Amino acid sequence: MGAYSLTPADSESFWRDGYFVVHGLLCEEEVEVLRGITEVLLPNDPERLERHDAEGNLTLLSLRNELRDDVFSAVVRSERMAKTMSGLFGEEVYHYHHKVMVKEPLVGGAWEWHQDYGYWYQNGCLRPDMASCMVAITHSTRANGCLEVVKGSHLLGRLDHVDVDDQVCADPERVKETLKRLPVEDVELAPGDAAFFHANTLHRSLKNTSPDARLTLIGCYNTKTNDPYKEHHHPGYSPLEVLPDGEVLVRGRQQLSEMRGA
Ligand SMILES: O=C(O)CCC(=O)C(=O)O
Repeated sequence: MGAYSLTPADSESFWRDGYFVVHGLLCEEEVEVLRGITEVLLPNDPERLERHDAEGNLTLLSLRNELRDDVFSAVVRSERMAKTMSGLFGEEVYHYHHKVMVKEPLVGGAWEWHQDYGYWYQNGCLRPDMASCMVAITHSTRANGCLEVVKGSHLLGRLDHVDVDDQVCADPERVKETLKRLPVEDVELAPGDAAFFHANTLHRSLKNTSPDARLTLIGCYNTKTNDPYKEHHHPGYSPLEVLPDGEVLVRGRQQLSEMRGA
């Protein structure tokens, strides 16, 4: 079982750089189970969404606004992810949504530069006290389109965002000027590694040019006192029932055996 609890050094990185990486947030067996389930379920997910990047390349995601009894929900409800989030903000957090991101070999499209709060601001969240955790289900490398972050960009505040094809991206002029002053970091992850990042951290990922799929799970959280003032497609506050870390394997193994028996 993977285990982690927030350290002062990681909290400091989060507030200084806008992100930090935890190696081995999920253990090998958890990743194997997650990958097995993802590869069977996602190609046939009726709720799967498709997004095109600026060059028309397709990237896929399965997004859930509600928690279920499956392994994906068990990961985002696990102590090591959910308690880390509440530790970062020093208050209760709730599940805002989670999504499995699929970049298919050779064709999986890019995500343009954006801040998540560029989207979430529009949803009635007054403060950017929100964050995400991306956990790698496969290797996530420069070649298959890993996450890239602009270090320290969460301190810029929220940038304006504009529509580009199916995506919403940060004001290109501001991004250009920002990139002259702040460094871009590739967040390469081995399976089971995770990146926690602030909702105002500018990030993107490039097209998958490799023969390997890139699969990740992203859990997104909002703070309780930042409950949106209006209804929208992501949920308002409801208490998050945090699960012991061991539940990831319990639920994952159960789901896998149900799928195989089906
Ligand atoms: O999957 C990725 O590479 C990036 C996804 C992303 O930027 C997002 O969901 O906000």
